[in-house]
Amino acid sequence: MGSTLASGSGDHEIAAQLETIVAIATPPGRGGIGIVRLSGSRAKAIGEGLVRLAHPMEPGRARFGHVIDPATGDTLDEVVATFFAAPHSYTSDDIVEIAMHGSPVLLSYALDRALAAGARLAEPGEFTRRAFLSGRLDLTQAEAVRDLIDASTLHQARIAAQQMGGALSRKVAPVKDRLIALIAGLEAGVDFAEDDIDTMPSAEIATRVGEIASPLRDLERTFGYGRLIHEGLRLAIVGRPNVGKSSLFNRLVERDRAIVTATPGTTRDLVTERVSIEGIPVELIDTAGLREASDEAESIGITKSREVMAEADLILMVIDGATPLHPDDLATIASLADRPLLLAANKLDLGVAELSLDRPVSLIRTSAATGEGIAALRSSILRIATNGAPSQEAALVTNLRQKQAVTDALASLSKAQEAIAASLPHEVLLVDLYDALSSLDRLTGATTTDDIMHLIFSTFCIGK
Ligand SMILES: Nc1nc2c(ncn2[C@@H]2O[C@H](COP(=O)(O)OP(=O)(O)OP(=O)(O)O)[C@@H](O)[C@H]2O)c(=O)[nH]1
Ligand SMILES: [Mg+2]
Repeated sequence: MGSTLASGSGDHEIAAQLETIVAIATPPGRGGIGIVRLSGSRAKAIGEGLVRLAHPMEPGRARFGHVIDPATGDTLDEVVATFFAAPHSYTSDDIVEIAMHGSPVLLSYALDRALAAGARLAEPGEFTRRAFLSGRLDLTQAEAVRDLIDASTLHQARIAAQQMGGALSRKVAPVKDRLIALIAGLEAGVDFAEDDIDTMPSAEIATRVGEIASPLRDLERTFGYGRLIHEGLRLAIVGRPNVGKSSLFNRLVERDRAIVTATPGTTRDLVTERVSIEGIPVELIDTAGLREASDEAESIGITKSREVMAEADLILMVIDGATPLHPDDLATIASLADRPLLLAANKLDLGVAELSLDRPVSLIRTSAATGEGIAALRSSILRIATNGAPSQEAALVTNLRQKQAVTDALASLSKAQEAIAASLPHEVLLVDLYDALSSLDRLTGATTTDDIMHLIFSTFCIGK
């Protein structure tokens, strides 16, 4: 293990694929149905040894059968076994899925029998890893399988499904083709330089590098939104006491979750709730109002408010919009100078006071009492959190690994631009272009180290 390069055609990987792996593919616990999944060249043989079927297995067909205890001849379960013949299966190997009743004892009994018959327990993500190694999925698609399973909103699932369908890879493929064409053109020029073949003019090279970088830059910008989709958002609601933080919190979670009273200093502990705003999972945190604490509990609460404020992805600062700004408000705004900040001037129903801020801050007028401005508040939260990144794009960079690959490719391309500007020989330029190419290969997993693969697939659940 370590730094060896593995690819879909690596010899040791093909050998490994002949091994048959097994796992319980359904989540732990009891359920109507539980599935034992086998993949590998002996999947069919081991599966047939496990169940007694009315008709022999046939590719793409579900077969009714029984699990029999070989010692006693007793029937233990009624099952349906489905056979997917290589290469038309999830992993590209032979796969047998035995759908049993979802009893943990029965499932582990079947698992043990498969192990005794020579199958090996699958590692987390190993089925998907095989799909990757066989070239059926690239790395961005494999990551999307995990994201799809982990999705907590339908929108997250929709985005993951697009990625699983190869949206990101399709976006990168033509860029890569153009880069390869440029490299090939330059290589020809380098090889034949002495034979008086015209080398490509610098201006043309610069244009072509620019055309390669530009879609990558667009892609890099999708990370703001892609990360939000993937990881969600932590939003802290802060401000002076009694301005309506808990009331706005309740509006956003659409129920009376936090206590609201007319007495300043009502909220003391953090109140946390997860909601989905336009499909983005948002963790909302209501906090204790910021002021000189009147007792120990409040003082601890305010300390927590400040900690949450320091860690949040976005701070929703609530002020009383019906009265002029309080000096404490100005101080808080000043202390948040370099943070993503949204101001909610609440109590709109009571009036609109002139607010003079010493710097531009996004501001929404709301009334937690009437509900006015709450929809605008929701969309502002998303707009600021995504930093205006495009959200309509089908191809999104959703995790740091992907983002790093794109950023590295762009860095190499700008080095290439510098080499052109400095009229350096094409050999130098080519080094940068090859670097850019290898970053793009890393993105889709055309070249991947074992370490990286292990990192990615170990975050999957067993049986996927
Ligand atoms: N008229 C009006 N009253 C509001 C509005 N929002 C909140 N209030 C009232 O203001 C008072 C304080 O509201 P809370 O939501 O408890 O305020 P808070 O900022 O959480 O206060 P602390 O937890 O004490 O820091 C309550 O009496 C609310 O009913 C609003 O938009 N309009
Ligand atoms: Mg409160």
